[in-house]
Amino acid sequence: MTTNRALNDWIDEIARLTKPDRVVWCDGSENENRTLIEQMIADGTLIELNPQRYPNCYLHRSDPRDVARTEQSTFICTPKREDAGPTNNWMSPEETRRKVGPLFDGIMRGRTMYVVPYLMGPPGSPFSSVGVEVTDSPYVVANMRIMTRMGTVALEHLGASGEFVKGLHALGDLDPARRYICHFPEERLIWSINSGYGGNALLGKKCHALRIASAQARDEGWMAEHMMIVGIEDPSGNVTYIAGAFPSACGKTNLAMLVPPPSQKGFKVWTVGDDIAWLRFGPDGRLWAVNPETGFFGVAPGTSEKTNPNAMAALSRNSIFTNVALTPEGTPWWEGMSPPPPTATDWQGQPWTPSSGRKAAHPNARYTAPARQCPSISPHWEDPQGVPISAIIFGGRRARLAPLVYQSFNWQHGVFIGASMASETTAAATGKVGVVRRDPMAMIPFCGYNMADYFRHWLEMGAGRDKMPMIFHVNWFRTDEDGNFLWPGFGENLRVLRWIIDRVNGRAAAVETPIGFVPAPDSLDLTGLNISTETMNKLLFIDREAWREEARSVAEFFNRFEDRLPAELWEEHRQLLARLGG
Ligand code: TSX
Ligand code: MN
Repeated sequence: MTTNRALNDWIDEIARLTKPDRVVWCDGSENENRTLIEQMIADGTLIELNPQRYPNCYLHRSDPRDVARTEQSTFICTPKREDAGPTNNWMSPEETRRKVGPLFDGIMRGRTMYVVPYLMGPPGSPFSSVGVEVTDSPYVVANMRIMTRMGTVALEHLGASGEFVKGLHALGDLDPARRYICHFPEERLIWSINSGYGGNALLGKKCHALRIASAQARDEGWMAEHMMIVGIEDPSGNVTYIAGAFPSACGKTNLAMLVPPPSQKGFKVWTVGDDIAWLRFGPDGRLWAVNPETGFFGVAPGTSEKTNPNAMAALSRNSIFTNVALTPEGTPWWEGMSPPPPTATDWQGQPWTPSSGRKAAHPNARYTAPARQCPSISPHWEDPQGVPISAIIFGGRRARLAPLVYQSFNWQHGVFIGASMASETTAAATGKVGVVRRDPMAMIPFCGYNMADYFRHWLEMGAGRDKMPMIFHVNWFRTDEDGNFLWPGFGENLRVLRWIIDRVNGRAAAVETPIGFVPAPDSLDLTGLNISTETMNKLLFIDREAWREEARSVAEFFNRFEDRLPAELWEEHRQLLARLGG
């Protein structure tokens, strides 16, 4: 119980509905966490890892049918179908109450109901928002403790206010056929049932900080975006902040934690956030951003000392691993981490060897690690006013189309670039390789309202403002005719970030092309890189015929929004075709 009437009343209502044996209010304390962890070790929910190598780290194996977000069971529940838009599943609030509501009746019988107050955003920040997740999963509680500011601090921030996002989560029987992740943006309410998986069950993250928050941001004139935030410090100590939206499998977390290569002497990269950015105008008219989270819920496979040493350091203690393999030494392992161990236990608990012919870790295996443990974490990552954003980067995985980097002509053109973003699938996500998926602003799975209205909100945010971040598009994944990557990527991407910063400051030269500005020859610092002029030309080449084909595909996508799509985006589309010569 708290002194907050609205909260107590809601918890009473939920307890009457779900009928748990016990109700536990979580305070976020060390003791409380210890008790929960010990209980989960005892009942097999967690396996303790080698305390010498991975202190206070645990492995969780999920139900094999419950290993990823399930978009087909994710719903936006607005009174009008049009307000959810063509890219979201929609169910009316009444139908949801009728169809999904009864599934919660008595669902916590024999179980403990945890009340988890949490704060998204730094304490005392005007950006911050309180949520309360009610769950019968202690695994969810332990993860929320890493990913959010949980417990007393959230209740203090809330005070007597009734303004908090309500999240109801129940594990149920994990049956995918009766799985529902429902969002009621008007009521700031989330219902999640029959999944324990992170994105479906850690309601502070995708459900609150993106789907509910994006709808709230539209109403209140701010932005909730699927973006990493990074600060680039130059040798004189100046730090420039960049926010970036990337679809899955583009290495957004790796970019947020980039390690400068030896050739980029004197530069430092500071991590502010790896997944979500909340952006508001500051008193100076600039756009400022906070990371509402306190942890990283990252894809483990592919993460290594080579690709992301900062993530490896962050996850080396006080972390939870989900669906990774376990070595005989009691350490976690996943594909791409290190040479395979001679034997291991796979993510389902079965014996595994490198010759088993199957993956040891699930391709969507995760680590949950505290952000404060990241060696590159920015000294400003918890600043209540956020950090000022100078540039926004959109990215995609495009084998043949998009150049390494290009800059939009202006804000409206940049919104067009974000709205027409796409990425090619990798085997990890879908099993199908190289299929182009439209994913505007990387928000397709996370926008809590009609994306046509979301594009309008983006346009309106920049209208009549002269201090908006400049908008860029990057593609680390362009290949040659034989499918070889043309750009070394990873730490070397800092060279591209430096060009972006130099453009923001009016220092770098560019060439105007039909799609935007690309680096002029010699304007990208390539010292110490063994990359030929021919390769650079291929990386920056604009294939007009391929872009005309792209424009046709973008038109097809835009048409899905019918007359709700802002005319400005059709105008940008028309101008692009005109610049491409038809
Ligand atoms: O994360 C990646 N980034 C961003 C890093 C800051 N990845 C990993 C795949 C995404 C999950 C990349 N993969 C990147 C990249 O910039 N680039 C590539 C493609 C690539 C892969 C291997 C090499 C080069 C490029 N290897 C060698 O050149 C030796
Ligand atoms: Mn994400």
